[in-house]
Amino acid sequence: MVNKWWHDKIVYQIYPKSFKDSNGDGVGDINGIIEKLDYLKDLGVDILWLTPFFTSPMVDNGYDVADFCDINPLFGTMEDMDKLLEETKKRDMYIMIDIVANHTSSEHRWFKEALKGKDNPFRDYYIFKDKPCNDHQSCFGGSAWEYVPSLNEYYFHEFAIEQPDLNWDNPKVREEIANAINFWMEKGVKGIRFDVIHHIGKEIENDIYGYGPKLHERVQELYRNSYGNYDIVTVGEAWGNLEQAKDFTLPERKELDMVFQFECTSYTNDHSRHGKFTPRPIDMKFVKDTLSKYQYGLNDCSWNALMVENHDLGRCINRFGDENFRVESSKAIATMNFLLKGTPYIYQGQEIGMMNIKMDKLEDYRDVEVYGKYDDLVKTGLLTHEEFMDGAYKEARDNNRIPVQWDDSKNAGFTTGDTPWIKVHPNYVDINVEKESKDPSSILNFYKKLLSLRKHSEYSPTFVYGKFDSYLDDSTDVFVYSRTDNNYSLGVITNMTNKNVEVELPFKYSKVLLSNYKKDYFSNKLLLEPFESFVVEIK
Ligand code: TEU
Repeated sequence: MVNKWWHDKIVYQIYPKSFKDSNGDGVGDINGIIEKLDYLKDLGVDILWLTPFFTSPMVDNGYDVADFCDINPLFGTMEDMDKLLEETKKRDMYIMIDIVANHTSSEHRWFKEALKGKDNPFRDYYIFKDKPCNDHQSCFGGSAWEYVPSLNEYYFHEFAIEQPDLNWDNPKVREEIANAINFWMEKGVKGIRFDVIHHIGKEIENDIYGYGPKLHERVQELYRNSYGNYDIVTVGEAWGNLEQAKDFTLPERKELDMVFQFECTSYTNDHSRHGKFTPRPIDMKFVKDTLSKYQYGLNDCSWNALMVENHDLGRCINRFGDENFRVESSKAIATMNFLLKGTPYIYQGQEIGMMNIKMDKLEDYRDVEVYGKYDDLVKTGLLTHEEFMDGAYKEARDNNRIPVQWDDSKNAGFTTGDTPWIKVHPNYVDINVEKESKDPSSILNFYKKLLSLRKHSEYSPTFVYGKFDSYLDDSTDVFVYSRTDNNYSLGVITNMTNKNVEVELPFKYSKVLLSNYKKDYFSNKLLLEPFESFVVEIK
């Protein structure tokens, strides 16, 4: 594989609404991001993935785009965005944008035109039918078909009612999206995350939503007509399996550089009950096997995206770790994931070990999905209110959308205003950036060490390009792997459980490079503490 400029880079995901508010209106904004660039540089991240900041009525917090080439006034102006691009460049950092190609907002000019009449040219930008083709359910609850009385027709929406799906059969739509991408490429954006990209080949008449027959030719066309002409990095949000990941990312296909792998994070979705709002406990053996499967499957032919948290998932401590071992498990999860081969993605607040929030009442939630699913599950009697609230505590997307905890001042230093748009976690007094930056043993300082080991040490090339091998594959408790090149062989050992585990390592080592406990590691039979994780140079 050809080496790329981004292979050794770390991505940090920013959800602008919750990151930092610079003007006291209770909503994060672009100037808030600029304020924190030095913090991010010091943390050791390079590429900032911003979730959509385009004009939007914010029904789905920006994933309902009303103008792909303008800035939501809630977040600032185009001048602010230009300044952010300039300030990141000064610091050798890069911006990755989030392109929502599957749908727009119902407030987009195209959709408003489409509603004007059956012969309006924009009608064919969307998917209108005389009657619903099927009883497909929207991802956020309820039917995926919405009736428009003035047209006496229905339109299709995979997500909220206010997010009509674009008609990718229409060449005009494909051209418009390519043009929007080119607009941002010319501004110097260096990366794109593609939202639900596996949906753009859908064939509704045949009940095919993800991975339709025309999917890949469409991505290839987009590549040729837009981002393929620029030296950028791309990642797809594509819910699928290893083979489907290959179809997107083999370099000769000229589609995407990598896709997120959701098999681990969605393990807790219990489909034998009601999906994510009735979660089941995680199985860490499954997680380890899946991570290894993607390492062996993609490492020689393409590239992995290493992600345990994003704006749609709960916190990784709650999913893979243990609140009672917050510090240990958070460090262990990071070590185990971010030293694999691929690009690490850190979600805002993950680096200080932020946790899921227990909301007192339904009304504390802001997410459209929570309300759609409440109607589907509680109002129909499938779940009690309490059962639903318990599921939401574990899985609601708002867990990761509460404000970043900057310090112990009012509202965690997120806003100087009285009322943030969503609740602040009450634990902010103890868990915040300021406090952790002063504590040498904090999660934050561990992240810095981990990223610096990966990026700025003699071992960096081995961590970036070294071969992956796993050991003790039958163990349900420990994940042991090595990364090897001509210069070094490095071992990563992690106890994935909250109990003591004895392990006999299959290799000897000469140096310990990083660990989340302080102890003597020079014995081959080790008794690992809960969530103990360490990195060694193998002899
Ligand atoms: O998410 C798509 C998606 O299918 C899920 O991540 C979804 O949020 C989850 O399964 C609901 O249970 C993307 C974005 O990441 C998400 O924030 C948007 O809401 C969604 O697309 C629509 O644009």
